[in-house]
Amino acid sequence: MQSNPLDPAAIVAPAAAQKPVRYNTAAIQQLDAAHYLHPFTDPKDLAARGARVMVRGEGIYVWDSEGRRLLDGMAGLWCVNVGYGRKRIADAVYAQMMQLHFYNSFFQTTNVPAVELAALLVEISPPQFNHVFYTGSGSEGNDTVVRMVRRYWDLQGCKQRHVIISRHNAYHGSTMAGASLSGMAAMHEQGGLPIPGIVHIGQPYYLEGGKGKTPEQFGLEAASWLEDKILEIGPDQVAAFIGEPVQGAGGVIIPPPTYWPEIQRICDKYGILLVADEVICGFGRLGAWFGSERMGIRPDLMTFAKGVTSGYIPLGGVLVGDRVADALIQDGGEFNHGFTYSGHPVACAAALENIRIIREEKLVEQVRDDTGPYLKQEFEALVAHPLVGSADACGFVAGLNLVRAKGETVFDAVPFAPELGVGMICRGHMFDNGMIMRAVGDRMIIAPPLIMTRAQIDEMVALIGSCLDQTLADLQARNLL
Ligand code: PXG
Repeated sequence: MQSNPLDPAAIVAPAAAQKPVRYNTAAIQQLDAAHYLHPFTDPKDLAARGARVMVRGEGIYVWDSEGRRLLDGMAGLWCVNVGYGRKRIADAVYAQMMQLHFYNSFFQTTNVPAVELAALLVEISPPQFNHVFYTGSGSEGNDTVVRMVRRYWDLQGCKQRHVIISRHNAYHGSTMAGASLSGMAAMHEQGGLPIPGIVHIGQPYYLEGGKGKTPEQFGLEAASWLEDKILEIGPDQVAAFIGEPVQGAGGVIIPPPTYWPEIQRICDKYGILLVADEVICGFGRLGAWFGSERMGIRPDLMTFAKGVTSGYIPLGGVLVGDRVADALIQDGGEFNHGFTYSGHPVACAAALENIRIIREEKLVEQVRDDTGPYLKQEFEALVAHPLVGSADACGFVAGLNLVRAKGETVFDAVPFAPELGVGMICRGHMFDNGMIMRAVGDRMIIAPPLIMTRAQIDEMVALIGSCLDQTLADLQARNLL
């Protein structure tokens, strides 16, 4: 009997039934280098090495075109929270594509998945959130934040309150406003950034600035830099402060516990809006639906993307707290902002199914009560390795610092010279042994899928340990120690 091509069961065949496909890796790499400009990539360097071609994913693993299996410690790019190969999401997407693959939300029209998702997002988020604005990505979400924050103060009759304070080494996206909010010098150098009215303060990185202080003291000190900046600019000029609850792309910078409550106090004191960029921390990554809940803050706006669909289809947006939403709705009239794909029905259908999976499988609770604490315990034990100067974790993000020699305290460790690229050497050994881990300088970081079990954590940590051994042997052989 011929299978019905419209049968949702036909779109994603069970892995066992999939015939092994043979790929011509060299040909793909050649075409890739010839025509595909990759994000944040040196094209010459990529062409010389050839891109790794990913062809399949299932659970916490991905496979490349040579048939090698890799444990994906980065959940794609901090996003595949429910893991790869979820037929339920594929089915929901297929069904919505056949029902209504697109309609816009501009001219007094809406669509059912976008409405259902808005209600669900309100249900799972803290009580001050009752509205959502959709975008296609986290960067567009943060561009929306900039426009919304300035619109809010405009509506309050305070147009001069336009400055947004962010942090060095933050990552908020790659659009003009997203890259401006980001605190990355290498990004600002290209394109005349930041745009006017965006300034940066230091990051709450204990290892960087905490010598001689307890984490608690340092957390308060790092938060006080916000107050210093507000006073320097003039409180009547400052519109908002934005931060990732835990900085992701900057290298998994976990702030001391005193930091965020003090930031909240300072924002309240001066009446400035608090924006949490939840693009990485949202949807369970820190063992709470949103990272701000774990950090004990009440943001006015929350940017989301990534984990909202687990990367099955692009979607982003901003959860808008009552303080801002009331102003926009009561006094705002038309907000002249939006995207063709704001509230895309297929993306919203994917998000709905993804969030249902997170709920049904209790992934937030699992990370909070079981696998998160277990990952922390096992990952932090890697500090016993001679190359590891320090290691820390929060929920399902973790990082360790590679050092040349350990010292009396973490602050006395001897770092490698940055030009040696030890992090990249280590990342190479990880890849070669089937482990995906990201290097930010010499800090090695992970953000695994939330479905990871204790047994898989054991497997991952053992793999990381043996790759660290290989890195050590390699560095010794090259006389770099
Ligand atoms: N905010 C945060 C906190 C992010 O991590 C964005 C905004 C932008 O989202 P979009 O969807 O526009 O990419 C991000 C994205 C890395 C890396 O190297 C991290 C991101 C993107 C690309 C690379 O870790 N995060």
